[in-house]
Amino acid sequence: MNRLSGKTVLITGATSGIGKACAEQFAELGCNLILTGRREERLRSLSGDLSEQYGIQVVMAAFDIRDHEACKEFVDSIEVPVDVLVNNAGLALGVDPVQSGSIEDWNTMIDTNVKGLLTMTRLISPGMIKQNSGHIINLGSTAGHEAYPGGVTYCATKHAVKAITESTKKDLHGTKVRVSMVSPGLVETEFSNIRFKGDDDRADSVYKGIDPLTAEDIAEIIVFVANRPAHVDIIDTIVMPVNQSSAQMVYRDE
Ligand code: NDP
Ligand code: 8X3
Repeated sequence: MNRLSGKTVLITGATSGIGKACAEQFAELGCNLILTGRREERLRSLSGDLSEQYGIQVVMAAFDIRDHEACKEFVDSIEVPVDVLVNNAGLALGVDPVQSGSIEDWNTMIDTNVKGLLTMTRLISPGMIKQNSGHIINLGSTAGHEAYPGGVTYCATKHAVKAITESTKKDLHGTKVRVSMVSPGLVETEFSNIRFKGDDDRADSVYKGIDPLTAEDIAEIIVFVANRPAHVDIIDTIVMPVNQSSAQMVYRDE
């Protein structure tokens, strides 16, 4: 059953990976979209393709989610109620241990994954409370459930997303606004290319021989979570490829 047709879905980080796959799948169900990310040309191309293919309304806005003023200006410009907010924009940088990690990389991850997500929730949630409906879906990670070596700050940001999801659920207690999190393991997107700063061979090696999750796999779950009846709130889903059993237990087929 499609309960989402005609709803407005705002997706952060829609230029690539999970966010882009979400845009495509929500569009297929007849949702109108608000798409964000920094890479304007990608947003323009995706918006044009989806509005043409599905006859939906697509609004796009290119800005850096770390910039609070830009976020505010963008949200102030939205003219329709947002039904679903997918807080997806995020990244990991590096795998250095705590004793030699880059403070600059740490700040980028914290400012994007934690403060950016908080900013968007702060700005969008009052409208949802006012309309007494809506759904906030945060991209967590298995790294928000289990910390691993070389992930000190990325894991901290995703543990923060778990805490933010739990607090948001409780802050909105008594309203009809739903709050959820989806927590994937290894998904092959541009995530590792960004993490390894353009070392694509190293990025490819992360997924070698494991039949990793795809962005489409995770988008299907996000759409499933959003498409439950209005009284059903899925709080978290932990999803791994079958070849992964923990951050470091990854079985590679020959
Ligand atoms: P991608 O690198 O493919 O996509 C990341 C998206 O985030 C891009 O659209 C990017 O857009 C956006 N983004 C990053 N930084 C900013 C910023 N400062 N301002 C605005 N947008 C930004 O990675 P994924 O699709 O894999 O990642 C999406 C989410 O899923 C992240 O939160 C990630 O932590 C999470 N996740 C990923 C997993 C994986 O294994 N891939 C597993 C678990 C969770 P642009 O560069 O155009 O700004
Ligand atoms: C991304 C999954 O294991 O690369 O959140 O940290 S992992």
